[in-house]
Amino acid sequence: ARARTCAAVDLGASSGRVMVGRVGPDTLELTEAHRFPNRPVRVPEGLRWDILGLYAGVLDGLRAAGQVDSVGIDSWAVDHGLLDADGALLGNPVHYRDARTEGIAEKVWASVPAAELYAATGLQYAPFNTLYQLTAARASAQLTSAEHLLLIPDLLAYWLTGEMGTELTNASTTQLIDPGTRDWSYGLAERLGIDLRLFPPLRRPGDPAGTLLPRVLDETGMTGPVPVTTVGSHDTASAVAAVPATGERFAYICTGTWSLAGLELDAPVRTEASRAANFTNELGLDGTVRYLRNIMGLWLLQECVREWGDPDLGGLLAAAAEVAPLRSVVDAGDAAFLAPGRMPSRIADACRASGQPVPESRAEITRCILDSLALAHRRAIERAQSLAGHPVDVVHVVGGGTRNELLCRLTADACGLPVVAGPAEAAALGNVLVQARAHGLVGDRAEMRGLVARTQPLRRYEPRGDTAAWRAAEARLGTP
Ligand code: LFR
Repeated sequence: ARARTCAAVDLGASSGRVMVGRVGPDTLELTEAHRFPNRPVRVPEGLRWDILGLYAGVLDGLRAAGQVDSVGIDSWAVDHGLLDADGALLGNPVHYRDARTEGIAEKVWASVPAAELYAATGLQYAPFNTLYQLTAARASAQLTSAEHLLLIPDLLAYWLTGEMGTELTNASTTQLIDPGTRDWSYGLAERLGIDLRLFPPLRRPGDPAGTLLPRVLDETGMTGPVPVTTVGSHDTASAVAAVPATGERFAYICTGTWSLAGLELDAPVRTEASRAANFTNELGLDGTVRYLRNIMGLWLLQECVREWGDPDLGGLLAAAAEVAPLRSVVDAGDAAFLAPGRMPSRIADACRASGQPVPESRAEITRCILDSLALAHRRAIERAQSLAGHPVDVVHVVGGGTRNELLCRLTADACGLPVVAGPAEAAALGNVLVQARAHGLVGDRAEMRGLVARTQPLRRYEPRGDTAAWRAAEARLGTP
């Protein structure tokens, strides 16, 4: 088969990009066509995504990409647009960090206890799960007049093709899917008064998702037909698809605004112990389960850097590397860090509250964050192995955090396992590979991963020292 080009639209919480992948039996080359900021906007009613700005970025990116053989779209999860009966968007999609879900989970649990929710959906508790967002919006004018609900990548695909669908890996983050049947959890939705008819029919990675509309072809300078191909439209599903693992004894950490740390499994783990440890069972490619924990990730640092007026990151990390290790740590899994703003003082407060030295300089705060992330990585990977009975020999770190050497090194040390770091653009690569597979250019998942391993630069970090200091730091936090 000849090499083909696939455009991957990949939207993260702080930036979006359109990447062009050239794929053949022994080729996997990724180039950036266009990158644009994703700046959430605060309006009087709350925090919103600038979805039209993002769509404009997608169109610019497709134009810059030139003629391609296929297009795929992935983004962050849980968020969505509501459309009226004419298919018009009813408002700016609400940001998952918006405060509207405060106190909502408790209301939901009053009618469906948390343990039952977990048994039905296998999903972690996070205040922003679509289930809670829809409950928060129940009486809103928008939701009452909505005819369709489209998750963010599905909304963009609709604008590009005129066709509606609900992609399964992303749908699994709504908390309305049963990861065992890989279908909607009808009984649960009914008990909670959520109308599943809002969601267009499910489609799976590899399914066709229409072709670019004539107007879109015009605007992007392409000649049709150009198919849009369903990928793992949840960015984390796409990133896990591109983890360059050989064999099955691996853990992964998808790093970026979030750190998503866990395992790829064949079946969900829905035990009470798993619920108590707040592990989630999201769906991946080919019926796999992404068994993982959400960790605040580099969001903690991004928010500090924003508050500090954007100092040079390289200098900050170099200074942090010189600070004494593990002086104070915070629980990087704590939802208390979810909202934006005042991050340096919130971190200082958390250190004070747990009786640890309060980090003062920027270097100390940065070190505290990176130590805390590495510690959270360690805890998640250790717990995942024991809860799932699935031991690992290696940790694959993918995503933007692979550019942060200190974070990779500390993660290897904390886990006591070798870390293989790369690729940085894992989500875009996974997106491209699923399109390529749908068009017959690569084989199964193992082959996709082999191709990544052979073609992408990876860096290995061996663990240093023993993990005693990390275990001691872990004891200071005292949480599961
Ligand atoms: C990462 C991610 C996570 C999801 C969070 C919110 O970009 O998709 O997997 O929990 O964003 O959607």
